[in-house]
Amino acid sequence: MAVTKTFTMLKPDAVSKGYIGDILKQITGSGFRIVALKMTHMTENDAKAFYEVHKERPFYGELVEYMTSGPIVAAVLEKENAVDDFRTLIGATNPEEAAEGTIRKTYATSISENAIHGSDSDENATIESNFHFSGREQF
Ligand code: RTP
Ligand code: MG
Repeated sequence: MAVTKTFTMLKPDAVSKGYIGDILKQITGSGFRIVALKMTHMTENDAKAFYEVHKERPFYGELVEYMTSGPIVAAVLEKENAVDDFRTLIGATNPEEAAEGTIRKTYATSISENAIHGSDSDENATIESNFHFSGREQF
């Protein structure tokens, strides 16, 4: 299977609760290589643009508020079958429905504050990685 990339964010709840180290350890322990990494605080315009695909959804305003409520950790990850394997590792959007051992089952508190993001396609992984990182910040 081809080596591909995905994009992730440790969301403000995970960062403020002190889970950065534990979550990154689980990610690298699951075979993902970190090819870009930074801590950043999204502006309202950043979050609106990043989640523009959800702008008609009822939770859009709440999502933008949450994602700008504190710093996040953004990363690009590389592995065989990265997008699908990473979504398996993080678990269902709603942590109550997430499988045991997944990152959301362990660290998320609700469907809104669900600790971590994972790209849903190779195309979006590229778009999202380039949203947060310049070419020379991705290795
Ligand atoms: P993500 O994009 O963050 O990896 O999450 P996902 O694919 O599992 O879920 P998606 O449908 O793309 O939703 C994006 C984020 O919006 C928040 N959300 N809140 N209150 C709600 O019903 C609701 N639904 C979604 C979550 O933070 C979700 O991760
Ligand atoms: Mg999504």
